[in-house]
Amino acid sequence: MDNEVLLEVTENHLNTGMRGVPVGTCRTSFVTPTEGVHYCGYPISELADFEPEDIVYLLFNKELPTPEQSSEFRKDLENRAALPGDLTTILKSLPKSGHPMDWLSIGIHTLGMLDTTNDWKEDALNLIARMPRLMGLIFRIREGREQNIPADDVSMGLVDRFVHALEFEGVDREKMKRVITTYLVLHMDHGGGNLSTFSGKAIASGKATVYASMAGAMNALSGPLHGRANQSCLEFVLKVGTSDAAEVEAFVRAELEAKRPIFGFGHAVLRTEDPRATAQFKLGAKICPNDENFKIVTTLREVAPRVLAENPKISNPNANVDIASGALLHHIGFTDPTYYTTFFGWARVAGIGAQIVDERTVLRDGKGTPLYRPKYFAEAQTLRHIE
Ligand code: AMX
Repeated sequence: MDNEVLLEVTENHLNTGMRGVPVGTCRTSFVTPTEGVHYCGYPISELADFEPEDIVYLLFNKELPTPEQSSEFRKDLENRAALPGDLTTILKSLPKSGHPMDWLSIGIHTLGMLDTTNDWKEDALNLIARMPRLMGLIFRIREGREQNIPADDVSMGLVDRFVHALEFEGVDREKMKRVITTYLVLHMDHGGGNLSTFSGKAIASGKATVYASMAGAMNALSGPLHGRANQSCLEFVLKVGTSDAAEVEAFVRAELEAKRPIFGFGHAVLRTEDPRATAQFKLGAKICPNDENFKIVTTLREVAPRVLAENPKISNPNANVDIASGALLHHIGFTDPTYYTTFFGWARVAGIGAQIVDERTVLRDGKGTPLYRPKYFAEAQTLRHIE
């Protein structure tokens, strides 16, 4: 149904989560069944090796930067990066048992309370520039490593600043930067109608601030059917526990028999392996071919599509974006999967921010999309109004 564009809404389309119902235009990205997500017309496979700053530039300006534009934009982000107030005290007051996505949402809200310009683009770019420090502080403080956090160095790039704040010991920082860089680039945007993007734009349509809209978007992303699937995926991989092909196949069959999903496979729109999965497998083969979890996902990639394809109901038995990202994050030192969706959220702040700016300041000849107000029927009215 997701691939189908509805030209006429009938009763059958009500209460289906608006699947396929056209509601707007998206200037930053679209998804096709064969090449997956495209950012501003470029298939993601062509962008996987770029730096996050250049992709942020692309999403906001709809073209890739020249080297001069790229260095100017980095300077611009640097000028925006300093935290506008005491975020640390607020984060220290949060319950450590709270899910990291709740911390992320509260952190973004707090940044907005500390400083909002009420200019859509200014606020979106300020937030992007401040995200690495917020992410670093969340990890440090939630894990009780709140002493001696190194001072922020805004001259570093987006990924470096996070790794610098984190100070994980005994990890390969270069590998860590490589994995996070790729992760961010691959996850920045995914069309206009995914739940978190749609929710963020809906909130912004009421002229709530970028920060309030983004905090709402992160709350939407935190659900297990949406962004939290990447946490579930690594938990699933840990449960598989073997990279022996015959054992993996037996495990997959047993899960299906028990009516449980095979995480990391299938997609609502794509009909081939997600190029974002392909890019992460390529990276893993380079940096951690012998990592136990990476070996498991590599075997799953060979075995699961064949088994899933036996069920004709499954439209796409191939690997999706979530299959390998957890194994890579785990390898570079992020062993607690409850944090994985915060990386997803960090990346999406760019795409959602750019889409909010487009909807508020560009679409409808600059007037912006009006307040979201889809029509709901009272149940008894339905038959009278719709054939
Ligand atoms: N394991 C088990 N069953 C699966 C499956 C999988 N990997 N993929 C699809 N199916 C089942 C569906 O549950 C559905 O069953 P139903 O008819 O009994 O409801 C049937 O096959 C047809 O589904 P579909 O049209 O092929 O896919 P969909 O659009 O309904 O669902 C998705 C897409 C991703 C939710 C689904 O493939 C799935 O649950 N995958 C496993 C979980 C997962 O990896 N989630 C991460 C998604 C990443 C992303 O989309 N960004």
